[in-house]
This record gives sequence, structure tokens and C-alpha cells, in this order.
Amino acid sequence: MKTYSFFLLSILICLPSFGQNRPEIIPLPTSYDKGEVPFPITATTKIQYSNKLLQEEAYFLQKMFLSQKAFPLGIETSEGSASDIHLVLSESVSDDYQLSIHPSRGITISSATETGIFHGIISLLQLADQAPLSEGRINIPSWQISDRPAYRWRGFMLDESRHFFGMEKVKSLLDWMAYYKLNKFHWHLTDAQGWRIAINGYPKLALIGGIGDNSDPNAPARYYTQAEIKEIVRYAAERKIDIIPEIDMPGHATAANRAYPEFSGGGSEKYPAFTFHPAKEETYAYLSTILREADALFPEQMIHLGGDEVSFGNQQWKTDPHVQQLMDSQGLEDLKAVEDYFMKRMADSLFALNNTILAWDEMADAGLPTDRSVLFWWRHDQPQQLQKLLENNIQTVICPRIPLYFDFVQQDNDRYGRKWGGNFNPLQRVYEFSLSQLEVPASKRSLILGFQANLWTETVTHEARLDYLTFPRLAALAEVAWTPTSQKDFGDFSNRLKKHLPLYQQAGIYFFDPFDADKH
Ligand code: TNX
Repeated sequence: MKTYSFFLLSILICLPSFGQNRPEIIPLPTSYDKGEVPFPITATTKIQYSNKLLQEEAYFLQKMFLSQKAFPLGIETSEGSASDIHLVLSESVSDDYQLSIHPSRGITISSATETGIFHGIISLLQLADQAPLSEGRINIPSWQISDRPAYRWRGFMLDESRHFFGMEKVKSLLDWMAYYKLNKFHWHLTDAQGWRIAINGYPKLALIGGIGDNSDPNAPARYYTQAEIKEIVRYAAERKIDIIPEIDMPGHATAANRAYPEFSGGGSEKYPAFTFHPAKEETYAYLSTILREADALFPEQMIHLGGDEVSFGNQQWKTDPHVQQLMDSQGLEDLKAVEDYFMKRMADSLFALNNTILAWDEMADAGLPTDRSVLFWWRHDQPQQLQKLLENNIQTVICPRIPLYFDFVQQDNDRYGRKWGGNFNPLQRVYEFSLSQLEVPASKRSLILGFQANLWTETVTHEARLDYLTFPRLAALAEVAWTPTSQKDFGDFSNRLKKHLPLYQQAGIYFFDPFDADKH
């Protein structure tokens, strides 16, 4: 009895410090161990890197300490003293990165890749953000961390067609994605409401197609110039984020069709001029020119062609004699076959540019080549679509509306925002999402590239609203895609997350506070 109560007592004593047994990092690293004595970073600490290839990472670390902590850390390429931060590129590290903090040997981040070094830097910055600054020192707890992501696709999609947010907001989102080690920014740049990417060969796309948004069809044209896109791509690359543009086709094309009606395939009463024309050769030449310009701007060699919801507005195809002729000559049985034919031809244009085609799950049966396509499963209410993708051996990104659409609200009593059939996406539901909730046979697991959250913006009329829907769910998404399911724990995540809210506040982010929900 005595030993028993002693045992209970020791558990009780240990409990309050439980959180400290995990590093204050989101997403939680895969393995970690803590020493006793911290290492102090001061204004005179130096950064030293082992290989010229790491110069950009060293500058990034320097820039962050300067802007966030007002510490002007120096940079050295030669061997530094013991009190340094070392960045070491080393083939022998098999994890994504290792971060070692030692009271006398200083801080070492090692990895076989620059991306791994960057992730190690992010972990260090997060530890520094949670360490008290006293007497000019930031005491970093002496963690030994080995870390690697569970999935290689950790994505976030922003729709800037329905509402346009602009370069500064996109850069801020990229900052936060980097802070959570998210690595794919899917940029939905075209849709019915507005065309947001300048195309030199077809200037009216931006100048006329860029007019309007979901709040005001006459809002002055807003779009990204090619110079701005290059700047954003560079900014993302510095943060190890790939940008994937989406040029949605053959549906969701109304804005483009306002600019160049000669390529319109018509629409329906509810969705007028919704499609590109699938039976005119000129359409394919036109769209291929657009893709060639997009390819030159985005270095990742991946373009998302949409392919979603074509049936919303392809009614005119039924009566168009050119479409009928195409169906006869190509042996296409129905309009879905026309859609697939269209996408396959556009995929060929992408392959000629050495690109991979990305598209929504509507394309699961289109017969796209498995080695050059990635499809996005978004229709949570159609699990058979996911099964089709897997049966057809298609590489898949998991982004079901429930729970990964961030245009759906976080709490039941929100007055604005989406909630369909009583469904919405609270933080915990997002956090606890994992592959184990889906039917994915072990033999097909390698087809799953990872996870992505999508922020559609029909209802997102301004920045504060964007923030409110994105934060803090972005942090939960990070742990869905990075941390092994067996190590996830919502209670522990909540403890770490609480300490990120002041960071959002400092950054001027209008976040949803899950710990004080009634206030909203
Ligand atoms: C479906 S997801 C769409 C979007 C909407 C979204 C709203 C997808 C491929 N298409 O056009 O914005 O639902 O949640």
C-alpha cells in the first residue's frame, strides 16, 4: 500500500512537467532527448557553416535572429569557437536533420540536404521563441533531436481567384508555412471570379479576366505580374517551399472567357461561360501558350490543371455541333469522356514542357500516365474516388473537404463561413486526422504523397477572415503531415500550441483562439 501511494505520488509530481519532456516544437520531432544544462545564445554568438552550399541557410538564420531578437549574429566560414551554431552538410545523416544542443560544444545542425539544414534551423528558431531572454541571453534547452517527416507532401492551397490578397499576405503565409515545415504552396490563380496571373501572349486575361471577385464583379482588376510571381517564387524557395500554380480547366473558366470569348465552350444557366471549348483546335493552342508561360515562371515542373466540377457548366457541350463531331471522330461516349479527352491533350502539352500534371480526383479514371501525374482526393463523401486512385496506382495527395477544407468553420456557433450538412472542421478534428481513418491497403501506402489543406475564398472577403480560418489549424495540419500518428496527442499538441498564440498576436494575425472560443 505504501509503495503504491508513493508510486501515485511520483506520477502526480511528474505530471505537471510532462510537457517539458517534449521539445516545444510544432510539428513534434520524431525523436528527442533532453540534457540538463542549456546553451545560451547571445548577441556575439557566431554562425559557422561547413559548405558554401549552406550560405543561404546561414543568412536566413542570421536574418531571423536579427529581425526577431535584435541579435546581430556574425557568420564565419572557417572553424568557429566552441560557442557557435554549426551548420554541417554531411552525407552520413540519414534523418532529415539532426539538431544537437550542448552546453559547452554549442549547437550543431547536420543534414545531408540543404532542406534538412533549413528544417533544423526552424526547430532551433522555435526553441528560441519559447526560451526566456534574460540578461542578453536566450537559454536554449539542450535537446538532442533527430527528425524526419512522415510525408513528403505537406501542402496548403490558397484560392486567390474568389478574393485577391496580394504579395505581402502571400509572403506572410509562406513565412508561417515555413515555420511549420510545410513545403508545398498550391496557388489557385484562376477560376470563374477572376484570373490572377499575367500572361504576355494574352494580356486581356489579367486586364479583363482580373476584374471582379466574389464580392464585387466590378472590382478593379487585380492580378500578379510575372515579376511579382518571380519574387514570390524566390521568397518561397528561400523557405524550401515549392509553389504549384493551378490553371483550372476545362471548367471554372468564366473569367478567362470574359477576356477571350472565342475559346469559350459555354456554360449553364447558373454557371454561364463556365468551360473552355473542348472541340476547337485553337483552344488547345491558346491554353498551351498559357502553360508555356506558367512553366517558365514556376521551377517545380508541376502545374495543376484542375479538372474539377466540369459538369456544373458543360450543358452547352450537349448541343454544340463541334462537340458532337469530336465525340463521333474520337469515339467518345459521353461528356465525361470529352472532359477526359480534353485533360489528356492538355497533359500532353505539359509533358512536352517536361512537367507533371496535377489535377483533382475527377481525373481518377482519365487514363493519365501514373509516372507523370498526381491527383488530389478532395471529395470526402466519395471514398470510392480514393479507391479508384489507388486501384489505378495514381500518386495521391489527401485533402478531403472534411476535415481539410479551411473555408469550413472551426466552431459550431460561427455565424459566417461554411458548414454543410452540419459538418465543419474543428481544430481537434483536423489534428486527429490520419491515414488510419481511410481505407488504404498497406500495398498502396506508398502512393500517398501526403496531406494538404485547402482554403477556398468565396466567403473569405478580407485578410482577418483568412487569418481566422487558417490559424491555428495550419499548425495542426503540420503535425498531420509530419509527425507519426503513434506520437500524436491532442492534449500535448494543445499545450505546445498555446504558446504559439502570442506569436500570432505579435505578427498581427487575427487568429481563432481555441482556448477561449466563446469570445468569438
Ligand atoms: C469545391 S474543391 C471546389 C471549389 C470550391 C470549394 C468550396 C474543388 C476542386 N472545387 O471550386 O471553392 O468546393 O469548398
